[in-house]
Amino acid sequence: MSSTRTRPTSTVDTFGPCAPDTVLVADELLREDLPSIPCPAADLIEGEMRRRGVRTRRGPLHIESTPAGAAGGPVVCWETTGEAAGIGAAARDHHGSVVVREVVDSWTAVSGPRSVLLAAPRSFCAGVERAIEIVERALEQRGGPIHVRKQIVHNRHVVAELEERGVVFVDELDAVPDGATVVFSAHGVSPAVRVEADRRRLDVIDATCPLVGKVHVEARRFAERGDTIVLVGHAGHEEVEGTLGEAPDRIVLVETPEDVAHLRVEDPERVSYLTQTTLAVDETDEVIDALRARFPSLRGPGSDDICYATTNRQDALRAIATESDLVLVVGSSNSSNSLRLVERAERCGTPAHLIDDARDIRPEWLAGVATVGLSAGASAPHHLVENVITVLAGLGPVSVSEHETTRETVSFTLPLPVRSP
Ligand code: 0K2
Ligand code: SF4
Repeated sequence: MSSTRTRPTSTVDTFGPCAPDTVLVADELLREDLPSIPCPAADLIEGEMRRRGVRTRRGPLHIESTPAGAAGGPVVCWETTGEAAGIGAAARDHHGSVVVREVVDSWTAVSGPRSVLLAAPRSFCAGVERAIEIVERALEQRGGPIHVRKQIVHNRHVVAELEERGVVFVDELDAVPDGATVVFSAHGVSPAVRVEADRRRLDVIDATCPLVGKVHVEARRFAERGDTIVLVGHAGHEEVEGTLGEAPDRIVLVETPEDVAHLRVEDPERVSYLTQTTLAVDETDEVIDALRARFPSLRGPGSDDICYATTNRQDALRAIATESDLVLVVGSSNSSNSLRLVERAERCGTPAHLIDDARDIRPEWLAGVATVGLSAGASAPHHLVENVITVLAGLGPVSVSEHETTRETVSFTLPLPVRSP
């Protein structure tokens, strides 16, 4: 049961200099003459406050009260959620007080012990590690501003952290000053972008994943032999834009088996296919089956273009999804491979959500949930997954078990401009 108390001035002090409608979210609950109670679930409280449009500030919260009913002080709501954890928040205006009570109650209602099933592999793949290291090394080497065309990988935390260190992300090359350093993102670029960079005499460092680069090589090879190339992928995705640019007159894009029925090709005997690297394995098989049924002479890449990391994360997710009441996938909403993990869980019949970080978790998702399956897309940092476990442990004892379906050993060498001597 949550407790609502009025507070003396010491709580007011912890608000610090902020607007009166700001709500204080407790990092720890302070008690006189007793050890403080940590609040590892503070991100959950904060996320829900923000969804409700309330400004927040983090800090310690005194929970020793003045006598109940005393007027004029802030409203403080708190609850212990385990042997050594609690949640709490305080507000100084009426609206904030209502929200504080509702939010603390909503998380208290879903507190309790849980299991977490961790999928492995998860998080960064070799191509993402490489792309981020390229940008970091460029920053160290060149000192000045480093421009990156598009997001280096599709993750808002990765992008925000690099922006803080001086990286400038641009949509197109016209935003890069002449002669400046520009990094191409992990998703690759079309030849037209390379030509433009040359014309502008930009100092290019290419962070295209070698496995995306392999698809570009295949596209050129298939186009040179005169095939119509069917690219299976998502319209508008940066990787698809780059691959299409290798042979714009010879490549057609399909997304579904239904699209295959509407294809018009020059010569049905000379059709080949390629795929985006971050698609759902099973859905892509269906599209390729439809292509093969329509074009029996269909030729493809030597092995699947869906990369090892995408495949491994989907296999790992499938292994935990059926054992879970809820699946959480850490990743950003423009991350294709992360979205495919959510869909994978849903096809197993388990509710699943994509979250940028722990703040995105909603209390209603956890109602009746004893086992949470947890994974992360190839562009999502490991520490965000660790933090999800930490905050869940702020709602009650958590037992974590990892289910590893395969061990990844892939690594890629860095491009020459940033390679150590
Ligand atoms: O999954 P996406 O292709 O949208 O890309 P990210 O989320 O950035 O993941 C890394 C893959 C980059 C290239 O394949
Ligand atoms: Fe490369 Fe695959 Fe990672 Fe994309 S998801 S960067 S293709 S390893």
